[in-house]
Amino acid sequence: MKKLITIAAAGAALALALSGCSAHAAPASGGDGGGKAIDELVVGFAQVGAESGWRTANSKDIQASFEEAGIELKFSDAQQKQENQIKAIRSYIQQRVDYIAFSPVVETGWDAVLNEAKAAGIPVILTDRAVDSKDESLYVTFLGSDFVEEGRKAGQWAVTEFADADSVKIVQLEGTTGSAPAIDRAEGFAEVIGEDDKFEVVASQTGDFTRAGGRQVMEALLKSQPEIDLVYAHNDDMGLGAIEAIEAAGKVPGKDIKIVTVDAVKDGMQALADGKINFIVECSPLLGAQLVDIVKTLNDGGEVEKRIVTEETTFTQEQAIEALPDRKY
Ligand code: GZL
Repeated sequence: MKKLITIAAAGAALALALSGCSAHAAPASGGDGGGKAIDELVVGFAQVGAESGWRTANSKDIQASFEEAGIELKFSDAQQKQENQIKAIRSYIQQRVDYIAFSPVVETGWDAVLNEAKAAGIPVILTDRAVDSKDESLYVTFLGSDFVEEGRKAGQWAVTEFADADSVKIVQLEGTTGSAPAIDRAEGFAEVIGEDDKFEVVASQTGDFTRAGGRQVMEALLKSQPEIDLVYAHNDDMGLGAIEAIEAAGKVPGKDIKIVTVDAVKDGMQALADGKINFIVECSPLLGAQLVDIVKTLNDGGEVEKRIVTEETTFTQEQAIEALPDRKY
C-alpha cells in the first residue's frame, strides 16, 4: 500500500500538499503546467457507473464542483465495465482534453491506456479508487480514501461489539471483484478480526456494491448458513439489500443478525438510526472540490502530492440520528 498522507481536513490536505510541507511521497506535477485561462480548460472524467448511492453522490459532487469553477467537464458513465472506461479515456485523448480523471472500476489492466494518455501529454488524476500499476509516472496523484483503514475500523467495532461472545459467525458481502475498495476493505477487516479465533468468516461473496446484489447473496446465505451473527457489507447499498433478505426470512436485522457497513450515505444512515444497521464507517464521496483544486494547481504549474487521503469518521446509531438532518448525501 502506498505511503499515505492523512491530513485533518480535505482543505488542509490540499493546502499542506500544495505547500510541499509534507515529507512523504515526492510531489508530482502534470504536463507542462498548462497555464490556460480557467474557462479554456477541458477535463475528461470517466466514472465507474451509477451502482450505489455513494456513486451517485460522487458524480453529483464532481459535476457541481466543475460547474461552480467554470471548468468544462466531459463526463461518462461506464456502467461498471472496464472496457467502457478505457473507451472513454481514449475518446478524451482523441479530443485532446487538458486533464483526464477517473475512478478505476478494478485495479488491473490500465497501463496500456494510461501510457497512451502519457504519450499524448495528458496528465491523469486517479479519484476514489487506485490502480495497481508499478509505473507511478502514469498518473499525477491518487485522491481517495484509505480503504484498508476503513476495513480495520469495521473490524475494531466488531471486536468491541462481540467482546463477550465465544463465537462470531460472519458473512462478508464483498464489493466489485478486483476493485481497490473490495480488496482493501477485506484486508483491513481480516487483519483486525484475525487476532481472535472466535471470529469466523463462514461465507464471503460479491454483491458488486449494489442493493440487489446484497439482497440476492444474503437470501442464498440465509438458506445455506445455519448460523450468522454478523454481516460485514463493503458498502451501505449491499447492507440495505441484506436487510431486505433478513426481514423476508423473518429475522430482525440489527438484533438477530448485526450489520456493519461502509459509506454512510443517507439511506444507510437512516437504517442505522432505525437500528437495522449497527455501525457505519464513513467513506466520503465529496471529492469534487479537491479535484478542481488539483486541476487548477497543475494548470498553474504547481505540484501536488502523489497520494492525498481525505479524513473520514464512523457513526453509531446515536451519531446517525444527530447527523441525519444535515447530511448532504
Ligand atoms: C469507495 C467507492 C465504492 C463505495 C461504493 O470509494 O469506490 O464504490 O464504497 C461504490 O458504494 O459503489
